[in-house]
Amino acid sequence: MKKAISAIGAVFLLLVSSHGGEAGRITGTVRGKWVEKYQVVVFVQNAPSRKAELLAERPVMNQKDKTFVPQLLPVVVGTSVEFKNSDPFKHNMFSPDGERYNLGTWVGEKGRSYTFTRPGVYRQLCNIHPEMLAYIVVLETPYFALTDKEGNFEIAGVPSGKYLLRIWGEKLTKEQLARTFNVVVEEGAPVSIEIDLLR
Ligand SMILES: [Cu+2]
Repeated sequence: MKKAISAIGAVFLLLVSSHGGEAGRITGTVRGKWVEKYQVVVFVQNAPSRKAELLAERPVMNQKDKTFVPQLLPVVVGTSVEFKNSDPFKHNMFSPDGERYNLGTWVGEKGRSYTFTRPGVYRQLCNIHPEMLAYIVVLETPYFALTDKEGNFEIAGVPSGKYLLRIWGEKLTKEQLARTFNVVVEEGAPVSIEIDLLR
């Protein structure tokens, strides 16, 4: 019995120390008719930067079955995205938005990469298949998250402070895109927020 108690004590200590002095967490739910099918990116507008840690990540935008995967890719400015083609036929990769890029047309898994240096929403298109469309959202903040099929999201590792949350999604109206949500983040106490887009 004594052994069991000390084991529980050790687990408890571990949980406490993994939170201690670190950062806060923002969890929440976006409510909208289409959240099951269309993801929303939730991001902290005015948070301090920690770009360097994130730029090592290289997210992938793939093409499979004439569909871009993922359909919505949020990245922090400065990130290099790897573009791939998993189909056995040619695709093209271009965007008419922001910096504008055209990575060319190719077949085969060998990827090409592009580094985003300007924030904004980039439509990802293929000039061979006009029905193909995805979005790359280049953010000035590293603190962002995508909603799941229930509209839930979690942004981890946010330093304590008062922030404004914003949202982006292809189904959002201009008014919804302009909305901001106040949050106060404290260490070790996750803050929860509900974003109602049904109204
Ligand atoms: Cu294509």
